Amino acid sequence: MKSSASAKIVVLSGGVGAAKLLNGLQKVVDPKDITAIVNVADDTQLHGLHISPDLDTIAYTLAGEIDPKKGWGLKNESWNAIEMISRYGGVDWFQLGDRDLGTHMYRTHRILQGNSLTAVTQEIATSLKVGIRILPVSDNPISTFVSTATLGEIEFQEYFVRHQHNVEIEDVSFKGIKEAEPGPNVIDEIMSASAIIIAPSNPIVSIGPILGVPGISEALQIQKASTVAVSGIINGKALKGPADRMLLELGHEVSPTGVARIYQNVASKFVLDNADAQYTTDIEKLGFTCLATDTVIPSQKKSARLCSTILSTFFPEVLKT
Ligand code: FO1
Repeated sequence: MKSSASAKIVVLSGGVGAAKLLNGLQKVVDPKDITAIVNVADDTQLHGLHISPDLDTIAYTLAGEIDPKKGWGLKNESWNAIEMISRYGGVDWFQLGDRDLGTHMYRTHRILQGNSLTAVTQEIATSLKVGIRILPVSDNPISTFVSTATLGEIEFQEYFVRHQHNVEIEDVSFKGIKEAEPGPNVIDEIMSASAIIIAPSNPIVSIGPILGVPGISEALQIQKASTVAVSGIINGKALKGPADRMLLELGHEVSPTGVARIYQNVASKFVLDNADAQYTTDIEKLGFTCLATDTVIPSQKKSARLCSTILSTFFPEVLKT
């Protein structure tokens, strides 16, 4: 089954979880009708290079070039450059493969030439033969910082990679977000979508800095009837990464209900795992229509099945035989 020509789907996306969902979605919907609006607050500058982990994780996954074990970076990688950097005593805790470095060098060079992150992302996606449209949520710099009791305020990748998210957090902030503007076409894509899916990404640090860009939540509120959120919390645990601990440490309930509360103003439909079906009544009380199904998507096939179930349940009009 493929979508009808006019049915456009937008997916609000972080990194690995969103990439897996999009990889399945492109099996049930024509990729040209799908737009991923992607978090850029994980972006960092290292070795003079602009690194955009979530944009790259999505592009590499959709291109079939992702390292399947790690879920980030490229397959068939070599590590010669980072080994040399390490010998010089440079920053070596953030693993950058030689092939991956090519992407960061290209991106940085094109930005320094005056091109926007949106334009360069499109160049990269086109070259990698990605069919889905990948839009950074903003072309302006937004940086996630976490406040910790033991290390003070640190940049997101220091928390996530250098400290392996093994440090308790007290607060999260997104520097630059108030001044940021949605990237070109981002609001238009949201407003013209027949269905909007909030991927099972970290609600605090992946979807949070998308919703926080001025204008995005307002557009989603108008499109609330067309917006479905997928829980990335199953059985009290995050599918991947520290979302469970972050929710707990920031005072949220670590359950699909806790996630649903975060999306209460912008989504009207909610997908939770069968293992958590007992939360359905609580989430319905928040005003959502719920679907409990198998949300674990280790393969493209399982992801396609989940996407097909979500669309046929909530947006049957976008699935035409
Ligand atoms: N994650 C790690 O756990 N360790 C790394 O050394 C690492 C390097 C890296 C390089 C490029 C890239 O695009 C992503 C990379 N990631 C690494 C993943 C990344 O830090 C996180 O997955 C996201 O920022 C969280 O969504």
